[in-house]
Amino acid sequence: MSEHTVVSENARRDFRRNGFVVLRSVIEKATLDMLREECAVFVARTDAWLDRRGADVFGITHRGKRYFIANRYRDSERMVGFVYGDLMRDITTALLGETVFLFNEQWVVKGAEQGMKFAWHQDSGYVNFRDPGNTHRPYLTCWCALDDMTQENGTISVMPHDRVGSRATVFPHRHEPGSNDLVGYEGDDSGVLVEMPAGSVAVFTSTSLHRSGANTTSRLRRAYLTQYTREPLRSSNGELWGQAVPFVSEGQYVYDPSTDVDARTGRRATVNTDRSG
Ligand SMILES: O=C(O)CCC(=O)C(=O)O
Repeated sequence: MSEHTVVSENARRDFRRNGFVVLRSVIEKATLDMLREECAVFVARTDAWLDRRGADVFGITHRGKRYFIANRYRDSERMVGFVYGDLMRDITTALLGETVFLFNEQWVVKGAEQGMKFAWHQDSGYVNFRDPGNTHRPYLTCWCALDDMTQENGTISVMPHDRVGSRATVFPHRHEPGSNDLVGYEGDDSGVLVEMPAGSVAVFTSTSLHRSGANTTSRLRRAYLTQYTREPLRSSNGELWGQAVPFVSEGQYVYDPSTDVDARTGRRATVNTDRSG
């Protein structure tokens, strides 16, 4: 067992009971600054990419309103140190176990004043929408706040498992025209609003229902999230789903940038061995 410095016994108990836990102010200032700088780079690149396509919408990304920018960490020298850093190792080994793979990572940015909401869903619902009957084990999302998160700027709300019976159930999701969101809950329960300072991490399991509100403030609302599995997630036909980059194996740190290549795009990780975070 490794030493868990960030996830207390109480936090683990809350996570087991509710399917989520909030770890307040656990990202240090220099790392937070780095993440904000990188975020600006990736949003600018996405705008340029949308310009080249002559589009304002791509999937669930809507220019100026809401950005989902996934699987780009290999394009940045500085992101590897966070995605595979000590903080993520602490959190994932405490809540997933002693063997961990990176599955996905993404920026989620809501534009000022016009930042769109994101509908109630389970992350596993996105998997099962495209691959009905996929029986993956729940995976873990570390939703990192790059700004103070409030109701006004469109923070997330998370539904405790017991209120809706989500612990071991992936609900059917429907496609919402216009936003392209998948919707997995349309009941009256508004869940638990997660208001927390920048540098906090809301950690939830992939069967936890969550949503986020509109950003009505005059500033961006920026989040960066990493997702980790216990084993490679495979689609029903056996193909790899997302990524499966070895991070921790039986408690040992095994991430190796020299073998970290995106199977789909061939992108290689940029080596920087600073494991800040
Ligand atoms: O950052 C947000 O607004 C929500 C993101 C989210 O729910 C997700 O990516 O699954």
